[in-house]
Amino acid sequence: MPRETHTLTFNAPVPKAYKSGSAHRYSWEGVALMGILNVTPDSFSDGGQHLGPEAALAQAATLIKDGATVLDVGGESTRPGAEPVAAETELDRILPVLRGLRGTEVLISVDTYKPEVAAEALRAGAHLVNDVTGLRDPEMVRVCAEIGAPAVVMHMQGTPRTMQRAPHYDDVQRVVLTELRANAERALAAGVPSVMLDPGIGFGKTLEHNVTLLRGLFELVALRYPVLLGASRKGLIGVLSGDAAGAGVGAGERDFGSVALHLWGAQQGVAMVRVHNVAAHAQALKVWAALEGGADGRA
Ligand code: HH2
Repeated sequence: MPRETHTLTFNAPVPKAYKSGSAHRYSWEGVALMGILNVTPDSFSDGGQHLGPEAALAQAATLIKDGATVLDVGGESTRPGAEPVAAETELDRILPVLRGLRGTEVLISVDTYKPEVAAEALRAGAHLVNDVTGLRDPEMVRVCAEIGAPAVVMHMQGTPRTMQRAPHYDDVQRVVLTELRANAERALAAGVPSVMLDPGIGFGKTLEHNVTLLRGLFELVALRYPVLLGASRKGLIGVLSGDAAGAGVGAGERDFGSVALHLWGAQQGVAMVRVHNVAAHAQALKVWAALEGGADGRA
């Protein structure tokens, strides 16, 4: 089976993009890797590890060396129960890192749902926006359209503070697909140059909701937008691997299960996976792609 080509469109030049009319297109084959760079004290897996710019830039260099195509820089944890932080705090954390990353040969996304943070981050060198609220705020749509930056439209029910209290859907697959498609169409109609869709694993979802969405990823892929999947080290990896309370296995010990889950997504056609351990995923995806594509693995 030939590997699928995926494309994101920007209205400004970005590393490794080609010009097509007034647009700049960034294309890749198969599954690309988005490396997670949380510049926060409290992220569920890597909180506090890369808080200062020096530590963050060292981690960025590792993620790039290991094969990341995109670095996702975030200054606020959105784990269940997390309290929001002020825009100024988020910017103080991420701006030095974004400035330090200028000139690198990878794409930089900013993981924020605040339009004012996105605008500043895009001006400081980020190329796209990763919005866990799925462009709920019309001002975020306006910022992305005006600057000409693509956006990740992720599905979340509620807000991080309360989303895991009692998630409820009549038909989770239908609701998530319908909302993502509507938000994508609204964004594109308003001038956002392109979008990726993300089912939002763990965001206002029970284990059963997550599993339903993971089993039906091919339907999200069939909407013909690039799909991003992010389950790296999340609680469901612990639960699915036999740790019923999801507490016995530390987040840092969930890379094996994360790789398995993301390969499951690859099999269904996702375009990108958002991961902490880029090296492990790069190796696994190369092996999978070699077998899947009939290549000899040396490509
Ligand atoms: N998950 C997290 C944060 N941002 N963005 C997208 N598009 N998809 C995701 O699944 C996603 C995301 C949560 O993970 P992490 O960044 O590791 O933790 P925290 O929110 O605690 O910083």
